[in-house]
Amino acid sequence: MYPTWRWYGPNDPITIDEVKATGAQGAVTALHHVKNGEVWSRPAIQQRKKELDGLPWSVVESVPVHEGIKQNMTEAPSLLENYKACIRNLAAEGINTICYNFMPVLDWTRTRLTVPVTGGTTVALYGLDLAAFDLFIFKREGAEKDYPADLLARAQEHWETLTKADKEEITDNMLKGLPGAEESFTLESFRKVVAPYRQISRSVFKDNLRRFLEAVVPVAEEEGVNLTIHPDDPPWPVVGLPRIVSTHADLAELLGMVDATANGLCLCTGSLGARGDNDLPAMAKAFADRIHFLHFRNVTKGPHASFAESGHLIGDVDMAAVMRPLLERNIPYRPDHGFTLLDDRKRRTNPGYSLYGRMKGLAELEGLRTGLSAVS
Ligand code: CS2
Ligand code: MN
Repeated sequence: MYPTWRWYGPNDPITIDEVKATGAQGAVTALHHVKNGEVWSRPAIQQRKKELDGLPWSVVESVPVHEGIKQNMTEAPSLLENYKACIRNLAAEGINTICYNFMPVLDWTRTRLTVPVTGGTTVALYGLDLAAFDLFIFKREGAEKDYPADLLARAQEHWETLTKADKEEITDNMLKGLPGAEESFTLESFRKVVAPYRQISRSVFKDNLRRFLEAVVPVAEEEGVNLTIHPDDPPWPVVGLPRIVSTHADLAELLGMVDATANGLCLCTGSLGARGDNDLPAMAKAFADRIHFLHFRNVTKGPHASFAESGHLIGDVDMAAVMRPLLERNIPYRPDHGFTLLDDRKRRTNPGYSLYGRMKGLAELEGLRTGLSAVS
């Protein structure tokens, strides 16, 4: 495995020269300016390659999957054709690892972005914040049925302690879209996009994923491209939206939907690691030959479905045990998020996508990888 770095393109506050200085051997980037659902043209892909200034483009993260496909709307067939065309164009430009996710409406979700840690800040998801948002801000119909009684009672108490600024912070973090998310919402527009999911059960949503895989995996195979699905973050339902890429069983099932190497995984240790019943080293072992991309990140879990992102090697995930079965694979990994650390606080940074914080993570991970390789 080798280290890579996510770069958001020319608008990223981190320059490509800085990326190169981190020691990353490849870039993870995407054409965020192309509208979701449209074909990425070869000239647009070539332009990004130029912007990388000699750094290889290791992974596309992500070619987003349009809601029309996720909800299997009438325009799904033409959206699938566009997705296939993206795969073909990327392959023609020599890029052969594509990451995507199948989370409904929201990408990764946090309620707080500036939780203090030594030397900086980190991001966190607090279950009570999330329940309070759902029940008292979003006011989703029937939401109270989705929470256990003790959490409901605590969410009510928690709500009463929140200041106006807290409520605004949580709402913004939920709706405005964290780095990498393709969309942002107002409360009104969020209600509209979430509504159709009342009709989409877990099993219907799985059928939609299967349909997507059956359409695109054969094209990826033909083109020598590996698709890698990013797990749900957090790996449980948020505001009643179904989540189907959250557990060992979910991953096994989706790999079986189309049993081909090209139907692969992005193992995100932080996303999956937020769930107490996920054994990350066991997943790395079980799915080793279908993992084509790695996100290394760590979390410290708290009560009531809460977690905070922690140092890459400090937290609930045993990173050495995750790395071990994958050491021999020639696949890209990236430090997935990092603290906002030291001078990061003086720069414009995207939450989770700092320079120094992520560079510290990358250095630690490279140290661990080198050490493990030496003794294995
Ligand atoms: C997130 C996601 O893992 C992450 O940090 O940034 O945006 C991730 O890139 C997507 O869910 C993958 O499709
Ligand atoms: Mn990730």
